[in-house]
Amino acid sequence: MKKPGENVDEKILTLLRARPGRYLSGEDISEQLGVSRAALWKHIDALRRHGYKITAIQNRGYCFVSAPERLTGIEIAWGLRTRTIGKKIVAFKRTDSTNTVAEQLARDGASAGTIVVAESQERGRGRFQRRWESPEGGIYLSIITRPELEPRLAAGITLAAAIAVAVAIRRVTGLNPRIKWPNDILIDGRKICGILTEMRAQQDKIDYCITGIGVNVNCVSRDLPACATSVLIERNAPVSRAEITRAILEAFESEYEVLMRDFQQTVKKWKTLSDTLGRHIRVLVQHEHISGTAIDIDEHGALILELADGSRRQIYSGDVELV
Ligand code: BT5
Repeated sequence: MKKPGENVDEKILTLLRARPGRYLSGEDISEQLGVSRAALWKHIDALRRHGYKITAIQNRGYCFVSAPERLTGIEIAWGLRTRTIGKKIVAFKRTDSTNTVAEQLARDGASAGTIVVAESQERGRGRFQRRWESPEGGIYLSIITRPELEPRLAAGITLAAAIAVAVAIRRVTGLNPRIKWPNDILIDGRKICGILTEMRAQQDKIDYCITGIGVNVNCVSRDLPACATSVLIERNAPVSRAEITRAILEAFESEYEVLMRDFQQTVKKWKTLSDTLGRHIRVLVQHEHISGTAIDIDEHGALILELADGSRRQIYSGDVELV
């Protein structure tokens, strides 16, 4: 949520950031924003307390040096190139679960493209009531959409989100993420991101869809399950979470548009990033283990498994183990 005065803070940052390395006089800023010099000083002081480095030199003014490594609305919105996704940002330092908050907002009529983001979660959720470890350093993001899709095609949203995350992580970090059906993003077999799509639908119409994305960015291994990795672990250096979030939102917007136009195009792209197809796998569906070769994804996003006897099974939801 916006705090009072945040709008002026945002405007000051926009002015200063537009001139990296250059000084802008207090007089100019005060005039452009219609605030007194004393008020301007208070805002600069508040920004510094939030971790922004801004130098001040008498008779020259203020100069932007750096932003804090934070997942605030201001940081995510800075330079975000999307039309609708992330145009409204609800940001928390810590919350229960961003999917739970987003669901409440969607029920109350929040517009498509609204996002909820947190720097840590108390009760992060995975599929089937599982827990999503949500230590500081990660990105916990939920995107509200209202897709004009038949509910039976909703799995496409998870496919599109997985493509978007893989593309975004690669773009920002140079790592090579692969997708494990249906919702895991892996680096060399270790989970760096999980996706949880939840929705409310009528028989033939989706009211809203919440796409929850958890990415281990600057998390250290002692805070994560053994099967997990993070950008920090892989690269040995921290990365801006705001930059990765922006990249995810931009890629999600474009993959979502592809999905709305042509589901098959999404399936095709997903296949190029898949870690699952062509592999011998074991899937846990409810309480049954099914082994076979993952041969395809069908037009509904279901996994097609070829069993030892040559028969085929369509799997709509389950946990895949690569054998
Ligand atoms: C998922 O479930 O992978 C979906 C995770 C979605 C999390 C996001 S964060 C933002 C939004 N708000 C929420 O409350 N949730 C969403 P699933 O496929 O069921 O995988 C869960 C399993 O992954 C757990 O049982 C662990 O084995 C493992 N796991 C838990 N935390 C992890 C982490 N941080 N990194 C990697 N693996 C983890």
